[in-house]
Amino acid sequence: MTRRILSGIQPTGNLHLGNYLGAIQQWVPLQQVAECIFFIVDSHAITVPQDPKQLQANIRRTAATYLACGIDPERSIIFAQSSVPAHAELAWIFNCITPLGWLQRMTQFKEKSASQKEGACLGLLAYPVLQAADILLYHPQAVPVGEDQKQHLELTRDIALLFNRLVGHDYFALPEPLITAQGARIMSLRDGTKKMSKSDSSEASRIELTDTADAIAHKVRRAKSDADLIHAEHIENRPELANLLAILALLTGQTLDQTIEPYIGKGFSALKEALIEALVSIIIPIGEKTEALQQDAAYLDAILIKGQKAANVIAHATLMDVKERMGLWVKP
Ligand code: AQP
Repeated sequence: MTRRILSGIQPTGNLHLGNYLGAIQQWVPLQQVAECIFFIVDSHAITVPQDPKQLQANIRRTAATYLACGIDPERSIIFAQSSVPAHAELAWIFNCITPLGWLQRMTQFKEKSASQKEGACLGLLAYPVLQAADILLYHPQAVPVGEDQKQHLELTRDIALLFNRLVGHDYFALPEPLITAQGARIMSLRDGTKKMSKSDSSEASRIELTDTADAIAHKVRRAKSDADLIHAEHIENRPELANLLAILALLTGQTLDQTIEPYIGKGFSALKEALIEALVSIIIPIGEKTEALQQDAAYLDAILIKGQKAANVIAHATLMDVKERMGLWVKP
């Protein structure tokens, strides 16, 4: 049985269907079988420019969304990354042992820095090192993530190995990625080859977890499709069809074969209507709960403070172990 798992989402905007199906939907049942730590990844969020007021509002909003999706603050630790200083401290130590070449090869760095050229900040390059610190501080056995984060998790494992070699024993165990095949990568509704993302300039590209039923219907009806009728063959060459089917399958708990069956030989409209129905039944209650929880900032803050205290105890102990092993000053 998994003993401890850990995962998080950046408060960079409204959480969307990709965050839900790729991450949170997996987290909820894990609470029954493991000690769970779910954090709000605000230090990572500032690797690209953020409006401070908006960021602060998004931190509470993300906490509210976690709760609305079924994360139980009595069972799980929920906290904001920047509230536990050990994350930044361990990241510095890892910065000092991680080869630069490893970071320059990361796909996300290449993508996010491309538009900024020399203006891209150091934090964008060091992002996966902070992520390694986020994870290893808590010694989790597994980290549930979408497929896009697999490369970063591999780097976390490499940094753990590097540290272990440096200190001469297996201090860090290597965490495993926990990825569900279908929820791994939910794609944009406007382009089936691009990941659904909070920061996509087109709101029509994503279903947000606080969208109204009308907005959901509008976005799904406008979702990109192709001119062919639906067939079971060569779906891999039809990214928009594959995406809509995968989403419907995940929402209904059916296999892909069961999902496609009623629509074979038809156009996209019946499939889209079924998808709207499934989305509305799952997303609207989440959105309503999120909005209600957001009205109670004191309640959300109390949960984040309780989580901060619990996380700090674990993280501080790891940091002291690491500092001692590195020969840094640890108060006797
Ligand atoms: N489209 C997606 N499909 C499946 N899983 C996804 N995740 C994100 N998008 C998808 C998973 O959600 C978790 C948290 O992601 P994040 O928001 O912290 O960072 P991200 O992956 O960079 O997400 P966005 O929406 O694209 O954010 P921005 O636009 O701010 O960069 C991770 O487990 C991720 O795999």
